[in-house]
Amino acid sequence: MAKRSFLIPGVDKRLLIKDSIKTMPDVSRRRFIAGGASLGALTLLTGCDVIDSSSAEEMLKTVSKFNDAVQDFIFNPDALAPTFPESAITKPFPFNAYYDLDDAPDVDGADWKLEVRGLVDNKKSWTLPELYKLPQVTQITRHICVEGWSAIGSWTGTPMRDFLKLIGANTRAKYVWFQCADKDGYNSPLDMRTALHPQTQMTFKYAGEILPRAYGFPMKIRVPTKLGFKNPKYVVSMEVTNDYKGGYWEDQGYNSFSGS
Ligand SMILES: Nc1nc2c(c(=O)[nH]1)N[C@H]1C(S)=C(S)[C@@H](COP(=O)(O)O)O[C@H]1N2
Ligand SMILES: [Mo]
Repeated sequence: MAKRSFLIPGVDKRLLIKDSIKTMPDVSRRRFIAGGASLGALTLLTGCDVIDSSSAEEMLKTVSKFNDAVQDFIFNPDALAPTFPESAITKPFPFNAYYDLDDAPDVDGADWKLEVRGLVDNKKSWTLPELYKLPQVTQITRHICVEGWSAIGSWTGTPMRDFLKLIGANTRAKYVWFQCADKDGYNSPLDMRTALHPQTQMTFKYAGEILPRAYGFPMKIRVPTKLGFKNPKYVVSMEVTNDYKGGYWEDQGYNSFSGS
């Protein structure tokens, strides 16, 4: 890649990197540091925004925006997440949500339908028996939560990319946006590149059994290349869209790329 020099009036390069690092979630921060934590990495994709910023404050406002770009640049989202043997599975696997388990959605599988919206040829809703008929695979991967824990589990379901193909999704759209059954709402956008990643899964089973309520019955999206909050449970709809619609944690400042 071409070497460029950057002139940012009023901004101390080292402070800029330091402040940028502070805004990153722990996992990204560790990776960013391991990846060299250079101003070059930080500025390359932000180009003029960074160079033209005349104050550190303005600069830092763009940091959370370009954390996405930086991570996309440094970490290859197409790389496979590590898989593990059954003996490595964490027992019991933790439940986590922004509420207690008693308050988790109690979805009636007989009534539930997955709604499909947006840039797709076939907007038909899918019942659970219809989805269960799709080819499924099992993956044992690590789930990493920003709250500082990780656990290895076994998830079975249909690769998201197969389903996107089946419904005639426009895979040049930017996002697949998921909405969940949680009482106060939970949603999350997934960048299309990650939605098409071979390990991104529409998950129907945990440890070989129908997904229990705790882990997102009837369907969760398992994304082993992303942090836990980018793995929506109790999913009720998915929308293929070019609009960034935000998400439960994303709107509270968590970076939307959030790779693991
Ligand atoms: N619908 C919904 N999905 C969600 C959450 C939530 O609160 N509601 N929490 C997220 C977070 S932060 C984590 S770590 C994982 C936890 O999944 P688990 O309960 O299967 O461990 O679910 C993610 N998906
Ligand atoms: Mo999490």
